[in-house]
Amino acid sequence: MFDKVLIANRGEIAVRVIRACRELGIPTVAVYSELDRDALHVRLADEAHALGGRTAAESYLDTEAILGVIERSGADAVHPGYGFFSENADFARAVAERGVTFIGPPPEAIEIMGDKISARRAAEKVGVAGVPGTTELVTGAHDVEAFAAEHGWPVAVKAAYGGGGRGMKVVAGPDEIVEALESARREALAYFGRDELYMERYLERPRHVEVQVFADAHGHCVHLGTRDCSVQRRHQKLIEEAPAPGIDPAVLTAMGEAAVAVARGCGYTNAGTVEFLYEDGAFYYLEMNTRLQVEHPATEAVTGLDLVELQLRVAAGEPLGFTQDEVELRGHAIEVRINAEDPAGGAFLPSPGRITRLHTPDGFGTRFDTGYDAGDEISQFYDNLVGKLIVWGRDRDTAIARARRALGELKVEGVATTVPADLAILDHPDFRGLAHSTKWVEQTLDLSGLEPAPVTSTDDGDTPPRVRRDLDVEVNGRRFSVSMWVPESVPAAAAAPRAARPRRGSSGGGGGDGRVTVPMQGTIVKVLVAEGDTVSAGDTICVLEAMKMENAITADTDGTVSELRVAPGDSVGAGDLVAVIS
Ligand code: MV4
Repeated sequence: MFDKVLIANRGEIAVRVIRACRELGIPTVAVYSELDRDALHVRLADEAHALGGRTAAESYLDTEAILGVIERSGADAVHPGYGFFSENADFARAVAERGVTFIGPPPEAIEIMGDKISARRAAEKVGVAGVPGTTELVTGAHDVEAFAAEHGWPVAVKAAYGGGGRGMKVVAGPDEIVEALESARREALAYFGRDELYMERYLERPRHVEVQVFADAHGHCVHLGTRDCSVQRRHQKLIEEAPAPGIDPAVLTAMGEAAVAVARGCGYTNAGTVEFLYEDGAFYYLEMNTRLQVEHPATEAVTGLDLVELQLRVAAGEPLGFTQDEVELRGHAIEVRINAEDPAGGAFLPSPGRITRLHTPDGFGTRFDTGYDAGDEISQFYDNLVGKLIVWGRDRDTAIARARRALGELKVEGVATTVPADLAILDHPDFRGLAHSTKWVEQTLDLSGLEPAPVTSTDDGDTPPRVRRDLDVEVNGRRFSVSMWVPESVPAAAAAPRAARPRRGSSGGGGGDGRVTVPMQGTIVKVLVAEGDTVSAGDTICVLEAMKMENAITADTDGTVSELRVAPGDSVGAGDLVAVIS
């Protein structure tokens, strides 16, 4: 087994991996950005090292910084969690070149699956069918016309190097082709640096069903059942369940076998997820995610297997230790994601800030995974997942009742959360009766009755005075915890400075001050003006890709663009200035 594992991640998944390592007696190394100096994963790890920086690019995505910590800490394995470097073949190679184990699949498998066309070919090769589509790149509008003539409308145009729905556009008919291609290319370029596209027939009401697979380096590969992740909005999953309910067991078994065939076909090892769309009794291969997924605990609950422990063992060269026949699914599990977003009116607006109170649910069949404690800050710079509730029940109805009970016990104050939306879903007859699909939250679920979350104070004014104070100090980029006894009058905030950025945007209306800012963190995908241009209030200055949507950032007044601060591809934070109009 490993001597020391570095976790190249933050939040609940870093905590999840640290816990698994501790149970196996493996010392852990956390890494942290400036904003995460005092984060839970840092507090729980055996040692912690600074990466510097605030944005992901400056910290958790800084290859050199992470390689430097690997070297300094003497870690002999790296767990990437999900997101960040988890599906980055170059990072996996860079780690391996240093004689350190990347806890994940071989870089070659990451590469095959990262390119969606080669991923489709990999499945075709082993006889697993995807949605009818092309394995050739789209060269222009005529390709889309020809494809539709054969397969019918609508057509899905997808980024060849994309994923997660980014760079995917649905074309309902011939008039929409040009705009869809342009928008898909722009999104793909902004996100993935490449704009190649391919096509598929677009399924109108599919369910998203995925299969958890696991392979070791000794030729064993198994499937650990299915998960249904159809309850999502803008490709952001809200609720997942295992196994996928209401599907003929023979179909689920066939899906499992197809997933294993795909994994074997690309020389896979470690944990992976093969995604399918399911519609009218048939399933179609979509893509493979070459990482541990957010929703892995739903599978853990019904299989009784610790997937992170298995990842560590398999990466260390141990065989899986069980066969497909020995995998048994028991009961039903539901995972509810709790994000710091205000779902009022169905808007799901990000709600970063300090968590002033956090009481997590407990009890039989109830698990809560989080990367935060009360007093911690949900930063606008990272994923705003506050935590995940995972419940198990002997059947789906029992699990739903348990999830509702547990959500009732959960108390989060200081930030708005998706809990009201989660409850509305769990209570909805469509969800209970399995009448939902991947479109359901956006098209059918009515959240207009949800009131905006009350504004709660996020300052430390209500922190009770303490006499002993634990303080974390950084020495040569390494974090240490010290305890101090201080007069009651010393505010805790003195030891925990935090960034405060204005959360103010300008999108439309007139009579502004001409300082055009963005309302939220995102990527500039298009700039429509140049310095010196004359604009009117309401004109689009640039397009911001944020919350998986393109948002027009508009002039707040009439005038001339005297300063332009952004270019396509730039990352911006809430409140950042993009242009000045005078
Ligand atoms: C599709 C589709 C319908 N037809 N492809 C979105 C994310 C990416 N992984 C693939 N996605 C989809 N591809 C065809 N040919 C519908 C989706 C889709 C979706 C898929 C899984 C989970 C949620 C989804 C939400 C909207 C659209």
